[in-house]
Parts: sequence; C-alpha cells; structure tokens
Amino acid sequence: MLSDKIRSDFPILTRQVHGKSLVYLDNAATTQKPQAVIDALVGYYSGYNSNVHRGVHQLSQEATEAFEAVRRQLQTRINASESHEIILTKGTTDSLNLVAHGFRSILKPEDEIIVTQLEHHSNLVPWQMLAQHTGATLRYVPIDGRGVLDQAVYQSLLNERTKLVAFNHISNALGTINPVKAMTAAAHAVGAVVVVDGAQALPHSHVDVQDLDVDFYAGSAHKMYGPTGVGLLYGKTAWLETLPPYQGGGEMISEVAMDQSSYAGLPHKFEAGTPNIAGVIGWGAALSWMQQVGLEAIEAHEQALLAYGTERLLAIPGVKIYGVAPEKAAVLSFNVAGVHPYDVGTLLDQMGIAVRTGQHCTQPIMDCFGIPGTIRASLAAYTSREDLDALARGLEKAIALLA
Ligand code: 7TS
Repeated sequence: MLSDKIRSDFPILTRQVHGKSLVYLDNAATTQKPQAVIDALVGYYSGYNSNVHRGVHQLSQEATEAFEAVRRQLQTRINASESHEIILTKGTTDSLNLVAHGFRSILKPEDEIIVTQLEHHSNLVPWQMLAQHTGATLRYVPIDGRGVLDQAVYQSLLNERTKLVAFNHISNALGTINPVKAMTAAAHAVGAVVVVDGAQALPHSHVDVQDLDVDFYAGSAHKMYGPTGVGLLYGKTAWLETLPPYQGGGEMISEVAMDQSSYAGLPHKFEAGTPNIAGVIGWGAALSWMQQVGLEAIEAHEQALLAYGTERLLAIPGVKIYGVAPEKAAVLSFNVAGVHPYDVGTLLDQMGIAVRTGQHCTQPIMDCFGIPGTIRASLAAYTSREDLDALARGLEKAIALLA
C-alpha cells in the first residue's frame, strides 16, 4: 500500500496521544508535513533568510530565486499559462476575499451572484459582504439528499444579470466533487465570471485550470502537505489586470508620490508587504514531495480507502453517512443515532484518534440535513487501512459507552 511506503516521511505519525498511537484523520482541516517540508523551512531560516525582491545582496537573491521557483512550480501544477497568474496569498480565505473585494467596484445593484449551499463559509461570507456592499442579489444552488448540487436549479438561476458564480471543486464537509468544467461553461454562456474554491481538490487530484477554463481558482498550502499561512489565487491575466489591488503597501507599487501611486504589474500588484517566504519555500518542497509520490497514486490510494472506510462504518449499527455523491473524495462525514457528534469525537480523542466534529464551517449544509454537525474522518496519502480499522473499533467502543 502507498501508505506503507510514505508514512515514515512524516515524523509526527510516530507520536502518541493519550498514551495511544496517533490515528490522524483530520486531513481536510490540515495535513501533516513530510520531513522534506520541515527541512526546507529550517534550511531557509538557517541558510539564506532574507527578504525577497529587494536586495542586491546574495542572500536576498537566493531567497528570491527559491520563492519565485515555487510560483513556477504552482504554475506547472495547475497548468496556468503564465506564472504571473499565480498570486501568492495567505490561503484560500485570503484569495477568495481578494477577488470579492476586487468586485466591489465592478458589480452593480441589478447584478446577481450565484453561490451554493455546499460552500465553506470562506466561499460564502465574502460574497454576502460583496452583495451587501454593492446591492447585488445573492442566489444559491441547493443540494439534494446525497449532497449533490441541483444542476437544474443552477441552470434556471443563470441569466443575463448573473455576473459572478462561486462554488467549490470538492466539498470539505461531504466530499462531493462538483462538475467544475460544465458549471463553468454554463456560467460563461451568460457572461458570468467563475470563482472556484479548490482548497479540497488540490490535495487529492490533478487540476488543470486551462482545461476547466475557470477565471479564478483558490487553494491553501497547508491542506496539501505544506506550511500554514500560505495559499494561491490563480486568475486569468485579463481579470487580474481588471481587478484593483486588494491591499496597498510595499512591493505592490511602481511609482509613489505623496498624493498618489501607480501600481506594479502582475503578480506583485496583489502581493503587498513581506510575504510568508519560508512558507512559500516549504510549499515548494511539499509540491515536489507530492509529485514524487505521484498524484494518480495518491488519488487511487485514497479512493480505495474511501470504499473500505465506507464499508467499515456502514457495518456498525446506527451509523449514517452524510454525503453519498457518486463522484466523491476521501471524506467520511457521519453520525451515530441518538448520540451527539461532539461526545463521540471526545471519546475517539481519548483513544488517540483525531477526527473533526461539528459543522466544519459549513452551517448551511448541516441546516439542510437538520443536524447539529457530523463526525468527520478525512483521509490523506499516508492514511492506512489500520487507521480506518482503529476508527471503526474506536467507534464501536464509543457507542457502547454512550448508548
Ligand atoms: N474552502 C474549503 C473547501 C475548505 O475546506 C477550507 C478549510 C477553506 C476554504 C478555508 O481554507 P483556509 O486555509 O483559508 O482556512 N477547511 C477546513 C476544514 O474542513 N476544517 O478546517 C478547515
């Protein structure tokens, strides 16, 4: 199994929690980091720590080169046509807010924004704020009982007033994989711009922004084996040129006088201030690690474990899985009849098993199912069958204690 080969790359996986071997199943929140990423962070701080894009001195040049190399790695990873289409941000939330803020000066009160019921709050609240600011109307696509977007409603909402459509590639709460290419083509047919939250897709699958033809695509390094506090915003050149800068400051300017400034070209126009240099360099090591392991191998491994985990959980009386889309990524969101998810999560923690419980920043999904939340086990490349066996055994014990 893939996990047998790569688990030793992750030092944290050997630790104990409450005296038990760690079973880490909270990968949708953040993945663990391979030694190569930790080494890259230490290597930067101990070998060439320096600010980027500013110094003529050797250290600054080394840092700048390493930093810019990651932009090119990301360009290749998502097949962007230009490296300046990769904006380095603090993460998915930051990327989505950058776009939403930019559209404040573009949208009009008669315009409409389409979002979906399947969104993480970070791909919902910025659009609510944009609607409040501009007077535009927010419409939403509901999900069905399987956690699949209702495409008929989506089609019926699209019209000449639709200026922007925002949805995720993969749902963090249910694992649903959305038909990004078809939804994008439909939005473009009415002239709307498409913003995709790819936070949960980049860790698990191949993403080709040119093939998908999306206008914007957002992601976070920390969900794909990289450091926290770093992310990307891909944008088509024409859109990035159209949007105004998000923040003002150093690095994003061309000329500054006392009363006004002109802005730098792409990508620097959107990268005000000193970036998370170490984080970006660490992300580069994570991208290399993923490439070395192989995206197809990771995806196949996770899909096999998703099938195994689903079977194990459904064999336990009282367990109900939420999110049963035919196209689904490696997320198991479930509840046990008559028991609060938080109580199950607390007992699992005592057994060294890390899962997330609650709403997963997706309250509209939980409201749709009429539940306070779920227990979520989310998988990664290093997840093993033994992890899922431990979860199933732990769950049986927890049920026996709580019932
Ligand atoms: N979009 C999706 C689909 C996400 O899953 C998350 C984080 C975000 C956006 C926000 O990413 P950030 O890096 O800016 O925080 N999701 C989760 C989760 O499922 N559990 O904790 C964080």
